Amino acid sequence: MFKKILIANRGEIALRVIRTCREMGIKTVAVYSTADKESLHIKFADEAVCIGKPAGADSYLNIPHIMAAAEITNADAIHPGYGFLAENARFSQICAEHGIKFIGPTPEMINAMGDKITAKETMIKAGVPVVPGGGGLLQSVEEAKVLAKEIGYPVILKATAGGGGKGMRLVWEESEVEKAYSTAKAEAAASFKNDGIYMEKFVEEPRHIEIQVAGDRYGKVCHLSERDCSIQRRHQKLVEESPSPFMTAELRERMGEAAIKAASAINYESVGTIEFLVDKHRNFYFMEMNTRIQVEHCVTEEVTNFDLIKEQIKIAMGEPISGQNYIPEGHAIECRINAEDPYNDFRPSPGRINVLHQPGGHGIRIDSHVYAGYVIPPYYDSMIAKIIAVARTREEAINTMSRALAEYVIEGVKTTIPFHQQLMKDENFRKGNFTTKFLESFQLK
Ligand code: MV4
Repeated sequence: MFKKILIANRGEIALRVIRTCREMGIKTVAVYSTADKESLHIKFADEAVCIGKPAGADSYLNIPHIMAAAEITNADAIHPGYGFLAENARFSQICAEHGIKFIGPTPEMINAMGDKITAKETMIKAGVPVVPGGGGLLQSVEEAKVLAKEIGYPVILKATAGGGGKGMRLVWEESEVEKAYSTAKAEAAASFKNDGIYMEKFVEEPRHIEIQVAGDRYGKVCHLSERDCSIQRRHQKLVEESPSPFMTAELRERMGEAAIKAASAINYESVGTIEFLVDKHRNFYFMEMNTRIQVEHCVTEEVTNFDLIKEQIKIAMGEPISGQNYIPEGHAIECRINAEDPYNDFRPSPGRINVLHQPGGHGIRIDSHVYAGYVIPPYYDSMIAKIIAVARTREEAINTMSRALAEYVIEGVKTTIPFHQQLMKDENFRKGNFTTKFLESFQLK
């Protein structure tokens, strides 16, 4: 049993974890940078420790500072949230070496999915469908040209240490291979200190559909159905929902089964997500696995009635999961409210929130760390709230979301609220007729 958990994160996810800890009777320790000394996660936690200067490397990414905070407060476990150290195998390792439970997977599990070529090979062995083509590390431009011809254009080059779109290059014809190869390699080296790249067939106009999974230390793995995250801009998700409007009972059965195979292949223990690309024929392909709790976990919570943070903590304490799969009941949609100007290329808009009115009422959940008078620091990501609308049908959930967005008042900073308001009225969005390319042609009025 954990008596005290340190939350190695900030913002809404720190609050989210503290809330569940309080419900479970577990004490909490907040850590914060000097930029966050007025933050709500400090006030919600039982104790708080300053861990350094604003820059991530000096605070939320600084392992010695976080370990020191855990030791002086006598924490039994650390919850990493998402981002920062959540998928850092070395951090998971160091926690284990210090007798502090990392609430997440082991370093071996993180590494198995962190290297994308390794992950893909593991998936092939486990019988999980992967994007055709490729194989291992590319050794030369010549090899890339031969392989591309074999696979058939268009192809995509990806960094093996990558994920989330960095270091990717799309190649439509042979004349583009040379440049794409060298820029992908250079970007991979600069971003990940690892210039390994590999090739895949490019799946055109796919949907991004991911399956939430949970596994325990007794080898049981279950799934909690899908989230559709196709509404993205430059690899930043803006809207997520469950169920996916593209889903069928038959496809869910197949994707759920594949996701369980994927997690089982690495003896996964914790909550996690298997991301798939789904083409228009409902062929699906493993893309990557996120070995952490995700921003969009709330939509799954709302349609399955599961507290995923509680589940994650219980798994870390050694409790067995039920082992049952869960099918969505009703419909949940999440809009990410960012302090960004949607009329100016989504430029960050940090600063003081002068006036705040958050919506409420039937079917609305808000996960947020902001309050009137709060100053959004410029150092971290710009998400300031998640608004989740829940209803019996997708149409009703969209209408509830529209109504709630109209009630939302945030003055002092620019936000993505106007973007979401217009999206909720878009005919194709309302029909569920969208792919990952949708926002490329979406025009803000
Ligand atoms: C792809 C793809 C098409 N074909 N791979 C983007 C993020 C990274 N996880 C992988 N990504 C993609 N990989 C093949 N073989 C298209 C994308 C992609 C994408 C994927 C999910 C959500 C939004 C996207 C936007 C552009 C490209």
